[in-house]
Amino acid sequence: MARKNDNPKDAQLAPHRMDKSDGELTTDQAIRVEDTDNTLRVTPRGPSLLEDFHFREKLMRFDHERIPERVVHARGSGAHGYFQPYGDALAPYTTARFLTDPSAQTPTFVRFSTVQGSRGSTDTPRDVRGFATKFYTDQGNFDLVGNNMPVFFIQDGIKFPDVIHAVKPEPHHEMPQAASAHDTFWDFVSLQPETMHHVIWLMSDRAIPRSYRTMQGFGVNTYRLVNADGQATFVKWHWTPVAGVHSLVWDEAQKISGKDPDFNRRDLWEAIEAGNFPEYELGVQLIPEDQEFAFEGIDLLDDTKLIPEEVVPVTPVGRLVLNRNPDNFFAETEQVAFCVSNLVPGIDFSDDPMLLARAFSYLDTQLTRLGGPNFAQIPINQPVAPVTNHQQDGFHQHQIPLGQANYTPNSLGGGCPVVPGAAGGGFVHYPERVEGVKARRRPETFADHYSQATLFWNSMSAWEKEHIIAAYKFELGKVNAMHVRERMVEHLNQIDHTLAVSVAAGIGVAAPTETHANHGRVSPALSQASMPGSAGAQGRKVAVLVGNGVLAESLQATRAGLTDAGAVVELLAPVDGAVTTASGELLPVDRAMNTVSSVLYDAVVVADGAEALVNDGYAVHFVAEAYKHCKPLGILGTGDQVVQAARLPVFEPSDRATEPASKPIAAALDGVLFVAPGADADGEFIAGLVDAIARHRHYDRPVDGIAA
Ligand code: HDE
Repeated sequence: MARKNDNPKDAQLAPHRMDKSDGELTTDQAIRVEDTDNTLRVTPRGPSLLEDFHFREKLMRFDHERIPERVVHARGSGAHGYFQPYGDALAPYTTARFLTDPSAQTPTFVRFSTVQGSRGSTDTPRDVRGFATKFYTDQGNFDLVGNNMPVFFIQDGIKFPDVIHAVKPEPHHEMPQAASAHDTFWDFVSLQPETMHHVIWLMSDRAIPRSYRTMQGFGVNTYRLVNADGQATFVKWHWTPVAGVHSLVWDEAQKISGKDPDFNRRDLWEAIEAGNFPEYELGVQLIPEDQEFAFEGIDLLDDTKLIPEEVVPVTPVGRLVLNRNPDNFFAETEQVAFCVSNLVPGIDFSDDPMLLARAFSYLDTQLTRLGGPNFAQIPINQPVAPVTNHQQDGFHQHQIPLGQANYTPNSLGGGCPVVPGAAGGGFVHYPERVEGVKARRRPETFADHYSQATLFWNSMSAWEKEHIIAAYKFELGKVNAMHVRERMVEHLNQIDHTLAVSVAAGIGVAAPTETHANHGRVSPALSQASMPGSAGAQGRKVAVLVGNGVLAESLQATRAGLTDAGAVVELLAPVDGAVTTASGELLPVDRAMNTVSSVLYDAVVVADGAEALVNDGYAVHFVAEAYKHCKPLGILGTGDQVVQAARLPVFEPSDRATEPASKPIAAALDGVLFVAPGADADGEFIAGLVDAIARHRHYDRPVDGIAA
């Protein structure tokens, strides 16, 4: 982890840290406490006494520990870090120094989140993920409050309460938690076709990221960059993770919800503690103002549309590194307040109606959530740039403003604080010329709701399409109202006929007979399959299954090779403690297998000599499940007996030896690597395993028939 206080934000937080390591227990008034285990009472068995101020304070403080959770994005995890631009490529476009001065390392705080569930809900539902970044720049705070999908459900902020009410647990019985698979969500979206593009993203693997370290982020809304001459350029923001873009599979995500509901939070925390700092590249799509109408079928103000990267490329401009975990969840991650109207000079709004609705909503909701108007004084929210103004009073005022004059203009305070004006770096709103008639009406250019959903569908690989079909079937299969299922199939038919027919077949709805023409366009950049994998196994988790009788040598070589590649390797055995190797030595293990599960790992290795595991149902299931979830498997020597016990297809040694491998066998063995019994786990094997881990999953495997 990064050293504390090594950037201006950390230093600013320092005086607020309470070090309890060598303190004495006191009340909030600093009165030393005699006894905190017994209330003051009439002894031996009489009533408690009201004068026990320590008891009353302790309980009062406890009674008021909770604040309202966020109305959306309640479940989140945060991390400190920094942002640094690569160079001054954006200097012609913006006066925002943190984007253009390559020597500037700007402190940041990022909060990742799910949307639907409440604060204590699971990390791995099918859901959108928030990716909110606060940049503590020397020109003030800039908040980029994005999601991991580049589009949104709706086109107008006035529909936000509707879509959120519909997706949240239903009001009469407050179910389901952290899930969109229920009637009200699908009732709403099937009546609101503008949601169709975002919903197909939600049905894709993007909605179940493997890790916050392996998901993209998008500003979604169109912003403006403004340069020193006052010229504006439209901008779309993109975050790309250095660790590759990877997802879970749905069966796995559901199981993780039970095995480790903190899966993504833990992953982020442990990666940072281990020095595997999550890193993201910031990229921008720049659109000159005079090109605003150049993109057929895409209105830049409609956030249900994206601009394909093939049309406007993403220019990388800098990197974000998350290198320090928060000291305290509540003080930092819970109390951080992001707001899209936190803009610095050089960045401005467009007329995107969603963005402007957000500019109101975030500030508004924080008044309730953080108990009044002074929440910018909470340490995590304080800018590192100086704050001087006449704002005063209100709940939780922490500052002591000096002087007599609390208004502008004044002479009694020497005219201070002076208004810097434009010449002094004051924020100048972009002087956009606007005219029109007031009306509650959507632009006609917002009317197409299907073309980009079709574009997304067309751009998917075969396995991504399968996952999307399965997701629609799962979600709609949970919807009780048949007419809602039917309505959705009609919408899917507008996106793609094959998609509609495939989904209909799984949910008891008649396949649509009418075929709508598919425009056939693709945007390869939308597919996870076409994205580069991770550079290696850095920060990925590998389970190594061992039992008594294990051959230590090939195991140690594998373990060392994976550790050298940056993987986190854990030895799992039927019981905790140690196993006895074939040569009679004790080999310490990291965990008992029954305290974890294959779904918590990226890859599984079965050790040579681990025959003892053949009769261990947990171990056999572990391997079968990892295979079913298309994970890399490294099978050392007689470890293959465990694999055979799992009754996986084509694991007969004779099949493995088939040269050249037939297509089905090759697919079934994709990402499965063997070391012959008694042989060494050599460099080629390790390199192959690392490569298989970097590729993440091996989705071409036929896994439907596997019971796990
Ligand atoms: Fe938000 N959103 N949102 N949203 N949003 C909030 O603000 C809202 C939208 C996003 O980690 C709330 O402080 C409206 C798009 C993230 O603290 C609230 C509309 C995008 C977070 C709010 C949108 C987002 C929020 C709840 C429609 C992606 C979590 C708590 C106009 C670009 C930030 C809070 C964190 C949080 C309103 C649409 C992302 C209620 C009205 C589009 C990542 O103010």
